[in-house]
Amino acid sequence: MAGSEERSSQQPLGECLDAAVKVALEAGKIIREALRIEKRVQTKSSAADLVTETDRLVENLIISTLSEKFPSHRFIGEESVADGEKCFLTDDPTWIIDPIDGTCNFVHGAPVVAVSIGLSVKKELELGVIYSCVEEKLYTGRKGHGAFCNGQKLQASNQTDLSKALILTELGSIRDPVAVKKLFNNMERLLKVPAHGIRIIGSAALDLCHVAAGDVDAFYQFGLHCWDMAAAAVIVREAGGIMMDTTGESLDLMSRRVVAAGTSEMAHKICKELQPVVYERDDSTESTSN
Ligand code: LIP
Repeated sequence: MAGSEERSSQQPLGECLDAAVKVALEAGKIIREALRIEKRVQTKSSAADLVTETDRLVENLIISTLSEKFPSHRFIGEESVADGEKCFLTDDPTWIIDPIDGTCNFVHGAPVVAVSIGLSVKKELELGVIYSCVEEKLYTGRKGHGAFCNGQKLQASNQTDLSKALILTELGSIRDPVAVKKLFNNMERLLKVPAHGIRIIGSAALDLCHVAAGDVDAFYQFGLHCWDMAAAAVIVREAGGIMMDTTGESLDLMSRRVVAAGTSEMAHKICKELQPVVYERDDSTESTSN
């Protein structure tokens, strides 16, 4: 047995966390410097689902750095998946990477962008690093060891009253009119509670960091991906918050939906207001993969 210092294929998780922090800071510097420069922008699944050369450059940097250090580890990266790599978890240590969370912001030079790196071992999320690279805020979390922002311990909100809640959400990149209507209906239902407010900042990973920090009371989204929430799930939970499926069940990382809140009561109240918006699962091609 590995004992209290759990091991991921021979490496202590502390070593994995240090490596993720180091490469996230390096990646963040590249993104910060590229923010105001003109980008070559391409589209992926929709006209609003964007990718730039910096997303690809940063993802390659993160994967090559971590695979050199941890050769037996696997990787799920947003841009690799867009280029045809499979997206599924095994028991092997697997890094789940969003090189630039907030690509649309990045394309427009809006400074709300982050690098997100999570690690799953035996299908359990063990650590998360999110670097908000323009404001230079480094969020870290490791299961059983707390969550921090620039070394300051994080504590999620203790609000349980939905009518007093400040909620973050995202609309994602889908532009199908029926789905868009459902997304707005969900916002309308929460505003009719009436919640104090709903905000959109353009980065699901940073939304979740704000939940962990207690800056807001909750976050929900339909349509995000596993790389938007893997790292953040550890940070939110270690800050005392909870992450769950929009059905009120346990979080399903590949389901494309999440509710996060400082308290379970708040999360369940939000779940009750939400009407489902169905997206194809991230691991929908798993059955053909091995
Ligand atoms: C995006 C998120 C955005 C969310 C989208 C998408 P990307 O990630 O940050 O806030 O609404 O669903 O996942 O494409 O910028 O890495």
